[in-house]
Amino acid sequence: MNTLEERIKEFARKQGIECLGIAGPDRLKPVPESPPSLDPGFIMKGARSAIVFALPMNVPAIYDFLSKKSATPHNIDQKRMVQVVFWKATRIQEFLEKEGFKAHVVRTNSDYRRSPNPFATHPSFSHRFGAIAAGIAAHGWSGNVMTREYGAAIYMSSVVTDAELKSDQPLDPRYFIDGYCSKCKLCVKTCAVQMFQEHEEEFVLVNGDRHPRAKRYNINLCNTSCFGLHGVTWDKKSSSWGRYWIKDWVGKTFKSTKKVKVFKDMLQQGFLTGTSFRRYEVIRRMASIRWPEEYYQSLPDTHNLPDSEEEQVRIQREYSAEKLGVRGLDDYNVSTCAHCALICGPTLKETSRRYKMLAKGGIVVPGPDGVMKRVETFEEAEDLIENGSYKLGFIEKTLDGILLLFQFPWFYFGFNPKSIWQGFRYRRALKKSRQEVNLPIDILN
Ligand code: B12
Ligand code: SF4
Ligand code: SF4
Repeated sequence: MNTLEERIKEFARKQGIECLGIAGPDRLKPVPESPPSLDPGFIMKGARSAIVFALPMNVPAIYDFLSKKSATPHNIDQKRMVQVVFWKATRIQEFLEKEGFKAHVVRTNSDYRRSPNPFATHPSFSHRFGAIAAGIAAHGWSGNVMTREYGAAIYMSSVVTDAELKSDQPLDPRYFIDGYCSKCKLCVKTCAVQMFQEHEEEFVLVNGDRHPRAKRYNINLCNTSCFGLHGVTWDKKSSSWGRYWIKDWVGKTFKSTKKVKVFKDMLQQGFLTGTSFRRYEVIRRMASIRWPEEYYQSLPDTHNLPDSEEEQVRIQREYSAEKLGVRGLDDYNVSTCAHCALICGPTLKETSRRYKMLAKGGIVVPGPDGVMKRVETFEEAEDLIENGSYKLGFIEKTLDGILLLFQFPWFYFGFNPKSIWQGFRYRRALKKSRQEVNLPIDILN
């Protein structure tokens, strides 16, 4: 008779999952040896183990995205796949329940713990830390986790259970950092806002081990850029698919920028766009709610996408409006960056190929009709941004701004004494561990 671990893996393989690992109680050590978001008990009382898996992002869609051909195939892929992993995890949950255990799926994304700072974005359970614990991944330089099979361009999901499972062998914490990243560092060049450093390293504690990654300047730089609020790169040579620019950030690096200023600029720009509330609602609803399976099945997979861009745009608009219930946006390509993850393939050759596509891709900005337009030079882009005739209506803009005021506090504000206490203990342990190796402790998200 196969063991339960083998049966889970066999079941997952039949679901098309090749990259899956198991973390038992010995690999889910509590705070302060691990961050609070590796506590499976936050998802389900009595949970002892976690099953974590990754599926690949569609590679041709990544090529279109990076080369600035189109952002739509990757955005459709993302809307579809965040539900696919949700449902595959649900099937694993049901499998465990049939075996007589309790189990619970972790939402794919945007499921944050309530916190006095509603922008803290501490996940209920971190798929990244889970993937490290379950042995399928280790940190890449960018802070994304990498898998041997697909690099960092992955969608992840996890299931927690009260079964006491036997852990899979973990990867060495420096597996990718020493084996790949030390010869690469291309992700650093892809980040419009230089969220993380090229040379300096920091680490986090997972199961008492030091897991290295690039030292971050400030995670809110990514929150701003990844959410499309600032698209042009600091060297003015390329851009993400973000529709907006923060004037004061253009042509600057952020090495010495004060955290308060970044935070203020991020919030201010969020209000000024007039679309932020609705764009975040698309992001929140597409990945934190498990919709009926027919919903994602109504989206074509990337092999069956219609050739016409207009048709692709229509499919995405209808999905967002009719299924997710967010209407009135001109652009449903809410995933505007992710460059650091998208370029990171399973081999250095593939990563370098993707990086070249991005480097040659140029700059995109909204054209006079609101549709993103590729231009050759920074000057052309600046002209379109400054003098673009495409403007939102006053009422639409104001209403979006008012709703935005309540959005994060409504979903994420609150006091969770256990999380606060765990966070305090973990930070103290991390500070001590960083001091032991003379690392500064200023960047503790
Ligand atoms: C929050 C979040 C974000 C935030 C913040 C990211 C971050 N902090 O690293 C933003 C919006 C910026 C973001 C960006 C991206 N994300 Co994101 N994101 C998440 C989310 C919800 C949690 C990330 C996480 O694990 N944070 C915790 C850790 C890793 O952050 P940390 O800074 O190291 O945390 C420290 C402290 O906060 C403290 N701590 C940790 N937990 C807690 C809890 C409490 C209560 C306290 C007090 C402290 C504390 O300890 C940590 C170590 O010191 C996950 C989904 C999920 N539920 O796992 C997706 C996820 C990690 N994102 C993903 C992706 C793809 C991206 C992007 C590429 C953009 C995109 N289009 O999706 C970029 C990559 C940016 C980068 N270089 O890291 C993928 C993973 C990809 C990968 N290969 O790793 C995930 C897993 C989504 C998924 N289901 O597939 N993301
Ligand atoms: S892009 Fe290169 S440096 Fe960055 S995480 Fe991937 S392999 Fe490492
Ligand atoms: S997702 Fe984009 S903005 Fe965020 S760290 Fe990666 S490259 Fe930078």
